Amino acid sequence: MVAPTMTDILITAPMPDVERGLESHFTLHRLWEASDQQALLAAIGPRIAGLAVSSGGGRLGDALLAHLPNLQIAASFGVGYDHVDLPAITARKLVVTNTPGVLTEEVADLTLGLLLATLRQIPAAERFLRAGQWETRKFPLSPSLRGRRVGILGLGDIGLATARRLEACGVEIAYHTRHPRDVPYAYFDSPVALAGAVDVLIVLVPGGAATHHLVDTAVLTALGPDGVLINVARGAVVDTHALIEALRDGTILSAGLDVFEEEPHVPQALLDMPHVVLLPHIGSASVVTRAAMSKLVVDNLVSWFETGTALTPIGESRPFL
Ligand code: NAP
Ligand code: 8YV
Repeated sequence: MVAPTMTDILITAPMPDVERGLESHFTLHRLWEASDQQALLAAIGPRIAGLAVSSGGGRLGDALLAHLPNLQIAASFGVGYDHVDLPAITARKLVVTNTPGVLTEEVADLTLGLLLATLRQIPAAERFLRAGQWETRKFPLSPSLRGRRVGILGLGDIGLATARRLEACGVEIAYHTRHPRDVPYAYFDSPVALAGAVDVLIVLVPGGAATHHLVDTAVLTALGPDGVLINVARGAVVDTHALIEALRDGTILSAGLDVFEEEPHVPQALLDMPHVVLLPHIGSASVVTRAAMSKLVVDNLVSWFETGTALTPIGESRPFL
């Protein structure tokens, strides 16, 4: 086992808490600071044993991994790992870790907040007040959560934490996953069937090829003209073009989006719709939760190089432990 302080770790994007945590254990190389990144990779690539990446950063695939022949582990900041090229990491028998659990409640809070903000038009109401319009007229009445049936597409950690919050709101809950769960909510065996049975659809499945455009015209049509779509998962789970059409022609009522297909670019058509609530991917973005995620990235790397065990390896990399 190499002594921890001698181990070289490459970090691909600025993550101040992660950098502070890693500095006392490892020799740290910051890829984004290099004026010539290819030259840096050529010089230090063979020494790199560990990698810290972000789910909001670039793709973790052959282009980077080809420079790192002695890499053992990649620790990713974030629970979603659709940025990881799984065939590339399995071919190299790499361990990849993510940050599950520590952000679950925070993201569920944001999901409920985004749902209420969308239905009750909270951002538009605030814009109305700040513009001085309350001096002359009342803000129009909004749609409501009352009496709605809420469908959760992806009832994993965050979906379940969101469902628990919705129980307190006194609404009916239904869900779709590939495998039914032992929960007291109605199960539907496809996204279309779920959308047809509810009038709010909350998307909380992972991103990636299996869920690309899972929410398409058929799902939005099934959701119906009183329907509201909330996406806190990944932008590409929803067909953006189909969503814009559905919002424009009244196929659905409204949408609340924390994620987009081409982040940080948001289509002008969505920006032009005042009844749609748009957030800059802030699901986990509180001081306390981002600190907990950073600590888990650091703890995974420290644990791996001290004990040969990672704390939270993604399923696909478990066979290599
Ligand atoms: P999780 O515990 O792994 O849950 C994922 C759920 O999706 C499971 O219930 C899974 O059930 C279901 N699912 C997976 N593939 C599916 C498919 N093809 N069709 C239908 N259901 C499918 O993950 P989590 O911690 O709840 O996080 C969910 C996702 O939220 C993350 O992957 C990430 O992309 C996103 N996220 C966003 C933010 C943000 O800031 N906006 C923050 C954190 C996470 P089955 O396996 O039975 O299908
Ligand atoms: C991350 C997320 O903070 O965990 C995830 O999957 O989407 C967020 O919590 C973000 O991806 C990091 O930039």
